[in-house]
Amino acid sequence: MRLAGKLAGVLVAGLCLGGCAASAPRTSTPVAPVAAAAAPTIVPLPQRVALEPGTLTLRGAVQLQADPQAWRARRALDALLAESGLEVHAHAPVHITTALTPDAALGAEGYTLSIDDGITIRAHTDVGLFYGVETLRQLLPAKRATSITLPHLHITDVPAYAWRGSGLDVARSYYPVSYLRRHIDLMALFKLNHLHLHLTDDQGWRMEIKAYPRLAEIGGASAVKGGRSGFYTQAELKDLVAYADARGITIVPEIDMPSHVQAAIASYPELACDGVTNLSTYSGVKVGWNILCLQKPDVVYPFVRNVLKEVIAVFPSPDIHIGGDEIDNPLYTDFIARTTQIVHELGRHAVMWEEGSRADTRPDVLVQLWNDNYPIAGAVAKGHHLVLSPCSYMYLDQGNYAGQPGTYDWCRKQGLPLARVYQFAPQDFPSAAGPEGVLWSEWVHDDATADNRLWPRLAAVAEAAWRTPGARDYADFTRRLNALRPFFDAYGVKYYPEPDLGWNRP
Ligand code: TNX
Repeated sequence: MRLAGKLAGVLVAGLCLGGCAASAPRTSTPVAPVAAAAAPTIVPLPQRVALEPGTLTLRGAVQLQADPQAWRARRALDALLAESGLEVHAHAPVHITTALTPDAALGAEGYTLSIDDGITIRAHTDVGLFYGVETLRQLLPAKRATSITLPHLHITDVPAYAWRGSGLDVARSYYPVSYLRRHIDLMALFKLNHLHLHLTDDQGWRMEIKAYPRLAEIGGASAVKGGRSGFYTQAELKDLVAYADARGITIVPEIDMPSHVQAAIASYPELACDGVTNLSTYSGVKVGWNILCLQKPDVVYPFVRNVLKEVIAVFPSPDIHIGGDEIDNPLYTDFIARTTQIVHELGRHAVMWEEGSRADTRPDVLVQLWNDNYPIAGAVAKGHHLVLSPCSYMYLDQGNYAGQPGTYDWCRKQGLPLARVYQFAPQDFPSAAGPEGVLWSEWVHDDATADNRLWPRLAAVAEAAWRTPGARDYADFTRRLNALRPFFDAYGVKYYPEPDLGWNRP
């Protein structure tokens, strides 16, 4: 990901449908009363929505004029029409058009969507058009309908932040590829664009590395107590990368080093210092008790380089996460400096957890904040951009409510209810790349539990990442998100029945 600056795109004035914070920018565009079509309920809220008089009805078939160069948008539109029961006919009365425009003001991800006597999506890029299609998806019913009535409107939309992330810890407990695909679908629905996979930790090594086959054989066979074991072949990961790319999503792989490596040490004991006797796989939840033997650079750095070479061959992401959390060692900063340099030599940018900012690294290394109170000013002063995961807003392994069974509360005793996540203000951090909601998996061992922790809270992360800073309103957000419940149901998501959404009622 390249960061031209704090904001990913050009911001346009917002029009609030249903009440906004007093500070929200407003336009003078009148909101017209709309007959027979409900006000649109879109999450994340577009930067500007102008309702216009009149409605458009879709029935049976549409004509399609899809920009031939925009394959992501075309694929998504074909799928959306098929799911909505709309056929494509050359003589259907309503046109749907997608068109790439030279107008660079919409940036890499912005789009416009107009509904009048047809539907027109314009964008500067294929991904921008894809987001226009995802907005259209939210405007159409989640289930097939014989007749669909839409309000005339004009939307202009660009994201506030370039990094809109979901982090999944597939290391403590493995997630099936089918879950990851559905997760990517849901991320795309909410315009999240970075899927950070925490692929390795003490309890498991999940990526096949051909130069070190025991990592997957031994490290892949272990998991946290009660969790799922397994590993992804490189072929599976390449497929997943392509699946994500077709949906505008970059998969950011993380190989967590120099600690959190018991699965690697159990697979290749020479990575541990001489005299270390605990060379078994691990299924507990303690952290910070093992380390690659940094006194053996001739063993450790060839391993690091060889693993990262295979990682970059599978993941085209410009950003490669090297971990770097929770370890106290005199050679730690040297390790971070060397490893971020290896990533640079391999032609990518490193991402590291906040502690890595103590090391001497290039400023293009991204720093991921995770402790609310970490003194991050030093990293900012050195020029690092920040991926924002302060745990009291973004750690989705903390409860949906205080005391939720199967959750951590070390970061926030009251848990992280939807409203709390929504309140996150990335604009408080200089040089923010954007927010990322992270789900650690010490206590998340199956798909249903993951759903419960991720949804609906990731939708709040998405709006915090997309929406113009300051222009957010929780009551309006819950109204819009509640209307999208049928989409979650259509995907079979076992979401947390959030009381603020009225989802506790049958
Ligand atoms: C801290 S955040 C960790 C993870 C744990 C998580 C549990 C970070 C960089 N390290 O190893 O899973 O807390 O909430």
